Amino acid sequence: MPSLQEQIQQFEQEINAFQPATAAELEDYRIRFLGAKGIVKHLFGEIKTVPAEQRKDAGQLLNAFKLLAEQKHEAFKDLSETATAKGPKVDHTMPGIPLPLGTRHPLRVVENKIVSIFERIGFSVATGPEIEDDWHNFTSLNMPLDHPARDMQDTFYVSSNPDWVLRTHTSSTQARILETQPLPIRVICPGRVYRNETISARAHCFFHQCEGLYVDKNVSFADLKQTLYYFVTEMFGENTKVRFRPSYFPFTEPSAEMDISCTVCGGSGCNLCKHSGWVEILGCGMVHPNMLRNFGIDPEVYTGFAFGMGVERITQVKYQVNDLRLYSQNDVRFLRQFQGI
Ligand code: 2U9
Repeated sequence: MPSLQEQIQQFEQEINAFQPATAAELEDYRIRFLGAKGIVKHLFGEIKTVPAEQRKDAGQLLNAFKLLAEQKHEAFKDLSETATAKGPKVDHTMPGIPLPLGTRHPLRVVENKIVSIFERIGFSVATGPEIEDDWHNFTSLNMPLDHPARDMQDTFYVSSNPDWVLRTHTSSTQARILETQPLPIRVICPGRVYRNETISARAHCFFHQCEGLYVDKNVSFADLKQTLYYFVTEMFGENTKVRFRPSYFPFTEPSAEMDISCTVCGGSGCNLCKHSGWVEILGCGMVHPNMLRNFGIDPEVYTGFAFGMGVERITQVKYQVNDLRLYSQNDVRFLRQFQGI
Protein backbone atom coordinates (compact mmCIF):
# COMPACT_ATOMS: atom_id res chain seq x y z
CA MET A 1 0.00 0.00 0.00
CA PRO A 2 1.67 3.33 -1.12
CA SER A 3 2.09 5.96 1.58
CA LEU A 4 -0.06 9.13 1.63
CA GLN A 5 2.91 11.08 0.28
CA GLU A 6 3.37 8.65 -2.64
CA GLN A 7 -0.34 8.78 -3.47
CA ILE A 8 -0.27 12.60 -3.53
CA GLN A 9 2.74 12.62 -5.87
CA GLN A 10 1.01 10.19 -8.26
CA PHE A 11 -2.22 12.22 -8.35
CA GLU A 12 -0.26 15.46 -8.81
CA GLN A 13 1.29 13.99 -11.97
CA GLU A 14 -2.16 13.05 -13.22
CA ILE A 15 -3.50 16.55 -12.53
CA ASN A 16 -0.54 18.27 -14.21
CA ALA A 17 -1.02 16.18 -17.34
CA PHE A 18 -4.77 16.71 -17.47
CA GLN A 19 -5.91 18.79 -20.54
CA PRO A 20 -9.72 18.64 -20.91
CA ALA A 21 -11.13 19.27 -24.40
CA THR A 22 -14.80 19.24 -23.50
CA ALA A 23 -17.05 20.35 -20.68
CA ALA A 24 -17.87 16.68 -20.00
CA GLU A 25 -14.18 15.79 -19.41
CA LEU A 26 -13.86 18.74 -17.04
CA GLU A 27 -16.95 17.63 -15.12
CA ASP A 28 -15.55 14.07 -14.80
CA TYR A 29 -12.35 15.58 -13.40
CA ARG A 30 -14.31 17.69 -10.91
CA ILE A 31 -16.23 14.69 -9.64
CA ARG A 32 -13.07 12.49 -9.45
CA PHE A 33 -10.90 14.98 -7.53
CA LEU A 34 -13.17 17.60 -5.94
CA GLY A 35 -16.53 15.80 -5.59
CA ALA A 36 -18.10 14.82 -2.21
CA LYS A 37 -16.62 11.34 -2.61
CA GLY A 38 -13.58 12.53 -4.57
CA ILE A 39 -9.86 11.94 -4.14
CA VAL A 40 -9.16 15.15 -2.18
CA LYS A 41 -11.79 14.28 0.42
CA HIS A 42 -10.56 10.67 0.57
CA LEU A 43 -6.92 11.68 1.14
CA PHE A 44 -7.89 14.11 3.93
CA GLY A 45 -9.64 11.11 5.55
CA GLU A 46 -6.40 9.09 5.29
CA ILE A 47 -4.48 11.57 7.44
CA LYS A 48 -5.49 9.71 10.58
CA THR A 49 -3.32 6.74 9.43
CA VAL A 50 -0.20 8.94 9.40
CA PRO A 51 1.98 8.76 12.55
CA ALA A 52 1.22 11.70 14.86
CA GLU A 53 4.64 13.33 14.46
CA GLN A 54 4.30 13.44 10.62
CA ARG A 55 0.70 14.71 10.52
CA LYS A 56 1.58 18.41 10.40
CA ASP A 57 3.75 17.93 7.24
CA ALA A 58 1.16 15.62 5.69
CA GLY A 59 -1.55 18.25 6.31
CA GLN A 60 0.53 20.91 4.53
CA LEU A 61 1.12 18.55 1.59
CA LEU A 62 -2.61 17.80 1.37
CA ASN A 63 -3.59 21.50 1.45
CA ALA A 64 -1.17 22.22 -1.42
CA PHE A 65 -2.56 19.24 -3.34
CA LYS A 66 -6.15 20.44 -2.84
CA LEU A 67 -5.17 23.91 -4.13
CA LEU A 68 -3.54 22.40 -7.22
CA ALA A 69 -6.69 20.35 -7.99
CA GLU A 70 -8.93 23.42 -7.60
CA GLN A 71 -6.69 25.68 -9.68
CA LYS A 72 -6.66 23.18 -12.53
CA HIS A 73 -10.48 23.16 -12.51
CA GLU A 74 -10.61 26.95 -12.40
CA ALA A 75 -8.21 27.22 -15.36
CA PHE A 76 -10.70 25.45 -17.63
CA LYS A 77 -13.85 27.08 -16.22
CA ASP A 78 -14.68 28.78 -19.58
CA LEU A 79 -15.29 25.36 -21.10
CA SER A 80 -18.18 24.64 -18.76
CA GLU A 81 -19.64 28.19 -18.91
CA THR A 82 -19.98 28.05 -22.72
CA ALA A 83 -21.74 24.71 -22.48
CA THR A 84 -24.18 25.74 -19.75
CA ALA A 85 -25.02 29.19 -21.25
CA LYS A 86 -28.66 29.28 -22.43
CA GLY A 87 -29.38 29.25 -26.17
CA PRO A 88 -27.23 28.22 -29.13
CA LYS A 89 -23.50 28.81 -29.24
CA VAL A 90 -22.77 32.09 -31.07
CA ASP A 91 -19.88 32.56 -33.46
CA HIS A 92 -19.21 36.26 -33.13
CA THR A 93 -16.98 36.25 -36.20
CA MET A 94 -19.84 35.33 -38.56
CA PRO A 95 -21.29 38.20 -40.67
CA GLY A 96 -24.69 39.40 -39.38
CA ILE A 97 -28.03 38.72 -41.06
CA PRO A 98 -29.09 41.99 -42.76
CA LEU A 99 -32.43 43.39 -41.57
CA PRO A 100 -34.80 44.55 -44.33
CA LEU A 101 -34.66 48.36 -44.23
CA GLY A 102 -37.52 50.73 -44.94
CA THR A 103 -37.06 53.54 -47.46
CA ARG A 104 -37.57 57.28 -47.28
CA HIS A 105 -40.95 58.40 -48.53
CA PRO A 106 -40.67 59.82 -52.09
CA LEU A 107 -42.17 63.14 -50.97
CA ARG A 108 -39.54 63.45 -48.26
CA VAL A 109 -36.77 62.61 -50.76
CA VAL A 110 -38.01 65.32 -53.14
CA GLU A 111 -38.53 67.83 -50.32
CA ASN A 112 -34.95 67.19 -49.16
CA LYS A 113 -33.67 67.74 -52.72
CA ILE A 114 -35.58 71.03 -53.07
CA VAL A 115 -34.38 72.27 -49.69
CA SER A 116 -30.73 71.37 -50.30
CA ILE A 117 -30.73 73.10 -53.71
CA PHE A 118 -31.85 76.36 -52.09
CA GLU A 119 -29.59 75.90 -49.06
CA ARG A 120 -26.62 75.88 -51.43
CA ILE A 121 -27.41 79.47 -52.47
CA GLY A 122 -27.86 80.82 -48.98
CA PHE A 123 -31.50 80.11 -48.11
CA SER A 124 -32.17 78.97 -44.57
CA VAL A 125 -34.99 76.57 -43.68
CA ALA A 126 -37.98 77.44 -41.48
CA THR A 127 -41.02 75.46 -40.38
CA GLY A 128 -44.19 76.65 -38.67
CA PRO A 129 -47.42 75.37 -37.07
CA GLU A 130 -50.02 73.44 -39.09
CA ILE A 131 -52.85 74.98 -37.05
CA GLU A 132 -52.70 78.69 -37.88
CA ASP A 133 -54.53 81.83 -36.86
CA ASP A 134 -56.39 84.04 -39.32
CA TRP A 135 -53.72 86.75 -39.31
CA HIS A 136 -50.83 84.51 -40.41
CA ASN A 137 -52.80 82.35 -42.84
CA PHE A 138 -54.99 85.02 -44.49
CA THR A 139 -55.15 88.65 -43.36
CA SER A 140 -51.41 89.46 -43.27
CA LEU A 141 -51.05 87.82 -46.68
CA ASN A 142 -53.30 90.30 -48.46
CA MET A 143 -56.31 87.97 -48.29
CA PRO A 144 -59.06 90.14 -46.74
CA LEU A 145 -62.24 88.84 -45.06
CA ASP A 146 -64.13 88.47 -48.33
CA HIS A 147 -61.38 86.50 -50.08
CA PRO A 148 -62.82 83.36 -51.74
CA ALA A 149 -60.06 81.06 -50.40
CA ARG A 150 -61.44 81.65 -46.88
CA ASP A 151 -64.63 79.83 -47.86
CA MET A 152 -65.55 76.80 -45.73
CA GLN A 153 -65.64 74.92 -49.02
CA ASP A 154 -61.88 75.38 -49.36
CA THR A 155 -60.54 75.69 -45.82
CA PHE A 156 -60.75 73.47 -42.72
CA TYR A 157 -61.71 75.57 -39.70
CA VAL A 158 -60.99 74.38 -36.14
CA SER A 159 -64.43 74.01 -34.55
CA SER A 160 -63.38 75.13 -31.05
CA ASN A 161 -61.98 78.50 -32.26
CA PRO A 162 -63.24 80.42 -35.35
CA ASP A 163 -59.86 82.20 -35.56
CA TRP A 164 -58.00 78.95 -36.21
CA VAL A 165 -57.59 77.03 -39.48
CA LEU A 166 -55.51 74.15 -40.76
CA ARG A 167 -53.02 76.20 -42.77
CA THR A 168 -53.86 76.30 -46.45
CA HIS A 169 -50.28 77.16 -47.49
CA THR A 170 -46.85 77.46 -45.91
CA SER A 171 -46.95 81.21 -46.67
CA SER A 172 -48.02 81.55 -43.02
CA THR A 173 -44.51 80.47 -42.00
CA GLN A 174 -42.99 83.17 -44.20
CA ALA A 175 -45.36 85.66 -42.56
CA ARG A 176 -44.04 84.59 -39.14
CA ILE A 177 -40.46 85.00 -40.40
CA LEU A 178 -41.16 88.52 -41.74
CA GLU A 179 -42.71 89.34 -38.37
CA THR A 180 -39.78 88.18 -36.25
CA GLN A 181 -36.53 88.10 -38.24
CA PRO A 182 -34.32 91.04 -39.17
CA LEU A 183 -33.76 91.85 -42.86
CA PRO A 184 -32.39 90.66 -45.21
CA ILE A 185 -34.41 87.42 -45.27
CA ARG A 186 -33.73 84.44 -47.51
CA VAL A 187 -35.80 81.48 -46.38
CA ILE A 188 -37.37 78.27 -47.70
CA CYS A 189 -40.41 76.83 -45.89
CA PRO A 190 -41.37 73.18 -46.49
CA GLY A 191 -44.43 71.62 -44.90
CA ARG A 192 -47.87 70.00 -45.05
CA VAL A 193 -50.93 72.08 -45.92
CA TYR A 194 -54.66 71.33 -45.93
CA ARG A 195 -57.50 72.08 -48.35
CA ASN A 196 -61.12 71.01 -48.14
CA GLU A 197 -61.07 68.87 -51.29
CA THR A 198 -62.70 65.57 -52.17
CA ILE A 199 -59.94 62.98 -52.53
CA SER A 200 -59.24 61.85 -56.10
CA ALA A 201 -56.26 61.11 -58.35
CA ARG A 202 -55.74 64.86 -58.83
CA ALA A 203 -56.83 66.38 -55.51
CA HIS A 204 -56.28 65.59 -51.82
CA CYS A 205 -57.28 67.09 -48.50
CA PHE A 206 -53.59 67.55 -47.63
CA PHE A 207 -50.47 68.03 -49.69
CA HIS A 208 -46.97 69.46 -49.28
CA GLN A 209 -45.47 72.75 -50.31
CA CYS A 210 -42.08 74.36 -50.44
CA GLU A 211 -42.30 78.12 -50.54
CA GLY A 212 -39.43 80.57 -50.69
CA LEU A 213 -39.00 84.23 -49.79
CA TYR A 214 -36.18 86.69 -50.40
CA VAL A 215 -36.45 90.26 -49.11
CA ASP A 216 -33.56 92.73 -49.32
CA LYS A 217 -32.62 96.03 -50.95
CA ASN A 218 -32.55 95.88 -54.77
CA VAL A 219 -34.12 92.43 -55.22
CA SER A 220 -35.46 92.31 -58.79
CA PHE A 221 -37.57 90.10 -61.04
CA ALA A 222 -34.29 89.18 -62.80
CA ASP A 223 -33.03 87.75 -59.47
CA LEU A 224 -36.24 85.74 -59.21
CA LYS A 225 -35.87 84.32 -62.73
CA GLN A 226 -32.19 83.44 -62.27
CA THR A 227 -32.81 81.77 -58.88
CA LEU A 228 -35.66 79.64 -60.23
CA TYR A 229 -33.70 78.79 -63.39
CA TYR A 230 -30.85 77.55 -61.16
CA PHE A 231 -33.38 75.45 -59.20
CA VAL A 232 -34.79 73.89 -62.39
CA THR A 233 -31.39 72.95 -63.82
CA GLU A 234 -30.36 71.37 -60.50
CA MET A 235 -33.64 69.47 -60.11
CA PHE A 236 -34.42 68.46 -63.70
CA GLY A 237 -31.09 68.70 -65.55
CA GLU A 238 -29.09 71.31 -67.46
CA ASN A 239 -30.98 71.06 -70.74
CA THR A 240 -34.36 71.92 -69.21
CA LYS A 241 -35.95 75.07 -70.65
CA VAL A 242 -38.13 77.46 -68.64
CA ARG A 243 -40.85 79.96 -69.49
CA PHE A 244 -42.82 82.40 -67.34
CA ARG A 245 -46.51 83.22 -67.89
CA PRO A 246 -48.29 86.14 -66.19
CA SER A 247 -50.57 85.05 -63.34
CA TYR A 248 -52.25 86.32 -60.17
CA PHE A 249 -51.60 85.64 -56.46
CA PRO A 250 -52.76 87.89 -53.62
CA PHE A 251 -49.25 87.99 -52.10
CA THR A 252 -47.27 88.95 -55.20
CA GLU A 253 -47.37 91.68 -57.86
CA PRO A 254 -46.46 91.08 -60.61
CA SER A 255 -47.08 87.32 -60.41
CA ALA A 256 -46.10 84.52 -62.76
CA GLU A 257 -46.35 80.78 -63.24
CA MET A 258 -43.28 78.94 -64.39
CA ASP A 259 -43.33 76.07 -66.88
CA ILE A 260 -40.47 73.76 -67.79
CA SER A 261 -39.95 71.82 -71.01
CA CYS A 262 -41.62 68.43 -70.61
CA THR A 263 -39.46 65.98 -68.65
CA VAL A 264 -41.00 62.99 -70.45
CA CYS A 265 -41.08 63.96 -74.15
CA GLY A 266 -38.61 66.87 -74.06
CA GLY A 267 -41.14 69.08 -75.85
CA SER A 268 -42.44 66.92 -78.68
CA GLY A 269 -45.78 66.23 -76.95
CA CYS A 270 -47.07 63.51 -74.57
CA ASN A 271 -49.73 62.87 -71.91
CA LEU A 272 -47.82 64.60 -69.09
CA CYS A 273 -47.62 67.92 -70.98
CA LYS A 274 -51.00 67.36 -72.67
CA HIS A 275 -49.17 67.67 -76.01
CA SER A 276 -48.10 71.24 -75.29
CA GLY A 277 -44.42 70.45 -74.63
CA TRP A 278 -44.55 72.40 -71.31
CA VAL A 279 -45.46 71.49 -67.74
CA GLU A 280 -46.30 74.00 -65.00
CA ILE A 281 -44.25 73.49 -61.82
CA LEU A 282 -44.58 76.58 -59.63
CA GLY A 283 -45.97 80.05 -59.00
CA CYS A 284 -43.92 83.13 -58.13
CA GLY A 285 -43.75 86.91 -58.12
CA MET A 286 -42.49 90.08 -56.48
CA VAL A 287 -43.73 90.42 -52.89
CA HIS A 288 -46.79 92.72 -52.87
CA PRO A 289 -45.99 96.14 -51.31
CA ASN A 290 -49.09 95.81 -49.07
CA MET A 291 -47.57 92.76 -47.45
CA LEU A 292 -44.26 94.43 -46.77
CA ARG A 293 -46.23 97.26 -45.13
CA ASN A 294 -48.21 94.69 -43.06
CA PHE A 295 -44.90 93.69 -41.48
CA GLY A 296 -43.60 97.24 -41.02
CA ILE A 297 -41.19 97.08 -43.97
CA ASP A 298 -40.93 100.14 -46.25
CA PRO A 299 -41.54 98.95 -49.87
CA GLU A 300 -39.70 102.04 -51.13
CA VAL A 301 -36.50 100.72 -49.49
CA TYR A 302 -36.94 96.94 -49.64
CA THR A 303 -38.24 94.62 -52.36
CA GLY A 304 -38.54 90.87 -52.47
CA PHE A 305 -39.52 87.86 -54.48
CA ALA A 306 -41.48 84.79 -53.41
CA PHE A 307 -42.34 81.47 -54.96
CA GLY A 308 -44.35 78.40 -54.07
CA MET A 309 -44.39 74.85 -55.37
CA GLY A 310 -46.26 71.65 -54.56
CA VAL A 311 -43.90 68.82 -53.60
CA GLU A 312 -46.37 66.28 -55.06
CA ARG A 313 -46.34 68.18 -58.36
CA ILE A 314 -42.51 68.23 -58.52
CA THR A 315 -42.49 64.49 -57.73
CA GLN A 316 -45.09 63.82 -60.43
CA VAL A 317 -43.07 65.71 -63.04
CA LYS A 318 -39.76 64.13 -61.98
CA TYR A 319 -40.93 60.55 -61.38
CA GLN A 320 -44.23 60.34 -63.31
CA VAL A 321 -46.47 59.63 -60.32
CA ASN A 322 -49.97 60.17 -61.69
CA ASP A 323 -52.25 59.53 -58.73
CA LEU A 324 -52.02 61.68 -55.58
CA ARG A 325 -53.61 58.93 -53.47
CA LEU A 326 -50.50 56.74 -53.89
CA TYR A 327 -48.55 59.03 -51.55
CA SER A 328 -50.69 58.21 -48.52
CA GLN A 329 -51.71 54.59 -49.16
CA ASN A 330 -48.42 53.14 -47.86
CA ASP A 331 -48.36 50.44 -50.54
CA VAL A 332 -44.80 49.09 -50.39
CA ARG A 333 -44.91 48.18 -54.10
CA PHE A 334 -45.14 51.93 -54.77
CA LEU A 335 -42.74 53.05 -52.03
CA ARG A 336 -40.01 50.51 -52.93
CA GLN A 337 -39.69 52.00 -56.42
CA PHE A 338 -38.01 55.01 -54.81
CA GLN A 339 -35.35 52.97 -53.00
CA GLY A 340 -31.99 54.66 -53.44
CA ILE A 341 -33.16 57.72 -55.42
C1 2U9 B 1 -45.05 85.90 -47.94
C2 2U9 B 1 -44.73 86.55 -49.10
C3 2U9 B 1 -44.92 85.95 -50.31
C4 2U9 B 1 -45.74 82.73 -51.70
C5 2U9 B 1 -46.09 82.35 -53.09
C6 2U9 B 1 -46.91 81.18 -54.77
C7 2U9 B 1 -46.48 82.31 -55.45
C8 2U9 B 1 -47.56 80.05 -55.42
C9 2U9 B 1 -48.59 77.89 -55.12
C10 2U9 B 1 -48.10 77.14 -56.28
C11 2U9 B 1 -48.71 75.79 -56.32
C12 2U9 B 1 -48.54 76.89 -54.02
O1 2U9 B 1 -48.48 74.38 -54.20
S1 2U9 B 1 -49.17 75.46 -54.70
O2 2U9 B 1 -50.57 75.47 -54.57
N1 2U9 B 1 -47.85 79.03 -54.66
O3 2U9 B 1 -47.80 80.08 -56.59
N2 2U9 B 1 -46.67 81.22 -53.45
S2 2U9 B 1 -45.79 83.36 -54.36
O4 2U9 B 1 -45.62 84.08 -51.60
C13 2U9 B 1 -45.43 84.67 -50.37
C14 2U9 B 1 -45.77 84.02 -49.22
C15 2U9 B 1 -45.57 84.63 -48.00
C16 2U9 B 1 -44.87 86.57 -46.60
